Amino acid sequence: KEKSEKNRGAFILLEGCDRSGKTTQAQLLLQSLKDKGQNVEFARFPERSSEIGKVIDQYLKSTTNEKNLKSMHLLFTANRWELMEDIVKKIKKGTTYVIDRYAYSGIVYSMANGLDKEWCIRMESNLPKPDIVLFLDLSVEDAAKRGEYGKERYEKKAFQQKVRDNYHQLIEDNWKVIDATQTKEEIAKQLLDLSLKTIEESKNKPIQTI
Ligand code: FDM
Repeated sequence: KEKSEKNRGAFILLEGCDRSGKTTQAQLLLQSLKDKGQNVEFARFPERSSEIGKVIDQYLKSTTNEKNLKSMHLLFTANRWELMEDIVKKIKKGTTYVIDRYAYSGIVYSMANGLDKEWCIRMESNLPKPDIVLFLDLSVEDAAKRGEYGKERYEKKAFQQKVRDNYHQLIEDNWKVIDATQTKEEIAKQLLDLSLKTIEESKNKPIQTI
């Protein structure tokens, strides 16, 4: 077991509010890491294609009041477990993963729905922990300037404000707060530098858990 964890890949996570540029940056990062010769793959949560993912997709697209917020939270968590087993196997064999949203999205969005912070955190416990969290931070005013929010459940200004405040409560040592008002190129460079450093530093360390 020890041997297979030598020279493992890194688990690089991007988090941020809607319209923070996360998805664009994840794609840029993936390409630049490939250009540097890194063995890298991409995943995102929620992964809407699985059976659980389809339920999540319907939930996000509907705007009717949801009473079973805790069970919804657990579906998002289950969606992580169903993919992470394979992802961790690949990381241990040397593949780096760039992941768009994860447990922290789960926590901050459910908290914004009124669920208890400690409960939300507990439900994510034992999932693999990212080696670095690249948090693209931007005020809700600046995010709204980027054009209309989409039509999904959570894409509203007041809700996004709560989400941003909640993210700020979760920042830990392995988080980097990136000023998302910078140019696309400036952000991309920072993310690439931090990722390459993380890949180097994680190589011979065990994967932690949340
Ligand atoms: N979301 C995402 C949650 O509420 N819980 C979760 O665990 C995760 C991973 O789903 F509004 C929310 C966050 C966002 C939506 O949108 C997913 P994108 O555009 O596919 O990231």
